[in-house]
Amino acid sequence: MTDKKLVFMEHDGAIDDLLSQLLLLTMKDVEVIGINVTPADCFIEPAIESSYKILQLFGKEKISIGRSDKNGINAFPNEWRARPEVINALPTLINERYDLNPYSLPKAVDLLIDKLTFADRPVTILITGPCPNLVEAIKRAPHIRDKIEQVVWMGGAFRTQGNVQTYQHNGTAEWNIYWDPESSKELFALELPLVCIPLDVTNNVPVNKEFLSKLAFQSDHYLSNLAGQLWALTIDTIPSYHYVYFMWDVLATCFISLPEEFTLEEVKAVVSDRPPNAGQTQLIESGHKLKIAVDVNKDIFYHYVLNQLKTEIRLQATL
Ligand code: AGV
Ligand code: CA
Repeated sequence: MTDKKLVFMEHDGAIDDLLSQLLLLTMKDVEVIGINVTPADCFIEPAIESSYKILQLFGKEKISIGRSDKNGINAFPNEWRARPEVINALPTLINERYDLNPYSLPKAVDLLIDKLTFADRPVTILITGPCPNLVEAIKRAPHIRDKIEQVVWMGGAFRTQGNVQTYQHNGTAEWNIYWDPESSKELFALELPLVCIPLDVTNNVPVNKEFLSKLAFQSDHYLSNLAGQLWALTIDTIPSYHYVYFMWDVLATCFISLPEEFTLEEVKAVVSDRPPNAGQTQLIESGHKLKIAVDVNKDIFYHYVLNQLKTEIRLQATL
C-alpha cells in the first residue's frame, strides 16, 4: 500500500502550467490521479498534445486527461494562447509519439467527479488556471466535497496590483480570476479548504537569467534541458506590458511538497464580478474564509526546482 498524496491537476496549458505538470510528476510522494486542461491561457488541441507528451516522458500516459470546453467571459490574448504550438515543436518533444484524438477524451467536469468519487482517500486539487470545472463539478455532485483535502489555487492579488491590463479594467485583478470572475466568486463562496498562491507571493519569484543559467549547466538531464527550452520561450513576454514572467504556477505546485516553506495567512475575501475591477480579490470582514500565501523561502524554492529537474526519466534510461 502507498500513502502517497493524491493530486488532481487542473491546468490551462500555458508554459508554466506545463512546467508545473512536469514538476508534479517528479514528486515522489505524489500520485497524480487525473489532469484537466481548460482552454483559457491556451488553445485546447495543442495544449492536450503537450500535456500528453509530458505524461509519456514519464511513462505515465495512463493518467486520464479531461478536456474542458469552458469559455471565460474575459478571454486571454491569442498570442499567449498559441504557445503550446511552439512547445510541441521543441526538439525535446517533437518526436514524442502522439496519436490521441482530443475529442475522444472525457469531459473535464465528468473526469473530476469520477476521480473524486472513486478516490479511496481525500484528494488535493491543484488549480493553475481558472476554476470553472471544480465549481460545476461540486454543483452537479455535491458529495465530492468530502473527498477534497485541499484546493491549492494559483490566483488572486490581495495586497498588490493585479496583472490584467485591458479595456474596462482598473488593473486590480489577476488573470486566472478575471477570466471567469463568476466561477471564481462562487468558488470563494463555497468555503472549501482553499489556499491561494496569489501575485503577492509569486511576485517574489521571477524567471530570471541567474536561474536559467544554473538550469542550463545541468542540461545533460533531459528534464532540465526541456524545462530550459520551455522557460526560454517566456523571455520575450509580453508585447504590450509585462516584461517579466514569474514562477506563478510553478510556485503553487511547490506548495504541494514544500508547504512548510510558505507563510500562510487566514483571511476573508470576495471576488468582484463587475467592471472596472472584475476579478479583483478583495479583503473584507464580511468575506469568505480562505488562506493565502504571503511569503515563501525563495532560495529553497529555486533550489528545489533545480533539484527536481535532475530526476531521470524513461528516455534517459533507454538511451
Ligand atoms: O496570472 C498568472 C497566470 C498563471 O496561471 N497566467 C500565467 C500562469 O500560467 C496568466 C498570465 C499572466 N501574465 C501572463 C500570463 C503572460 N505574460 N503570459 C502568459 N500568461
Ligand atoms: Ca496557468
